[in-house]
Amino acid sequence: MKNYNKIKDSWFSEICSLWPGMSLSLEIKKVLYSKKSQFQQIDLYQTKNHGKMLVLDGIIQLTESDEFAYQEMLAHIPLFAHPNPENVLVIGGGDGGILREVGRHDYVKQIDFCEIDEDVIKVSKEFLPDLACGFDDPRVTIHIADGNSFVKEKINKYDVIIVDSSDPIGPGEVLFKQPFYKGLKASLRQNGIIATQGESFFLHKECVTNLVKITKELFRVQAYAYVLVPTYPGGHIGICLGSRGPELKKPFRAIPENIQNQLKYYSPKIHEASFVLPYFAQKMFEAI
Ligand code: SPM
Repeated sequence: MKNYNKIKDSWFSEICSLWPGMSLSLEIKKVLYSKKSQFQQIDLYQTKNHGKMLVLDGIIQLTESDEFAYQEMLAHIPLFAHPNPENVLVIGGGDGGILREVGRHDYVKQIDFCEIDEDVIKVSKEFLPDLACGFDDPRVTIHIADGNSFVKEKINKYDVIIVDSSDPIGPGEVLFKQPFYKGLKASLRQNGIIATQGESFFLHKECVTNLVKITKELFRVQAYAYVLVPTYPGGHIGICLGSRGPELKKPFRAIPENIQNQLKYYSPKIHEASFVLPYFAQKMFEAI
């Protein structure tokens, strides 16, 4: 598999063999950072209309204009579905956006953050302060490590695990395989919940059905939600969830007003609505 970006006449185009025959283009004003880390090519652009944009190995990870949608839903769905999430693990998401969202919950007492590429954290701290504010939370412990190996050593420890992975090419590939999910399950406490970046039911049917199959086999409760994100291919992205106890499709706890007022996408209503899938996707998952 291959992905590469192309810049022509100030337009950045995301081209990837995972979604063949299409590309997503954004007009850019300036290259703010461009360097290869030990793991991947890291690019940070100032776009014309979408704020700054973080790109890893040619694939858009976020733009400032709509990053809130993905980060809020990936973090708050599992956190509000859990009765009392005290210990949380976040794997990936070196930009810090998921940490920012997890940090909004007073229930949460301790947050382990595991990211393989320290340079992504550095770039975010320098250029994306509204996301990297998550790192300042005193409850956060940063672990620079491979998420797959990290979870193997943590047994029965977390109430919620959030996997904010890149796509299944390069460093993110292992995070879409069954042994990783077995490790996640073993790292959960009795009522634990996992939520992982779940790709697109339009664009990556094989990958998505595989994720759903793995989680259905491992977890008592399994569900799949999706979020609208204009700057991801297809304009949306999925979230795959598994639970050792609590139901997932409704929030367990009411949302405090002070949290709701800070959010732009998540609400209890959209929590429930995000699990209502297009009919073809519903059928596809029911057949697994
Ligand atoms: N905290 C933001 C990190 C983003 N991680 C997910 C990036 C996925 C990018 N590709 C989306 C493709 C969807 N089909």
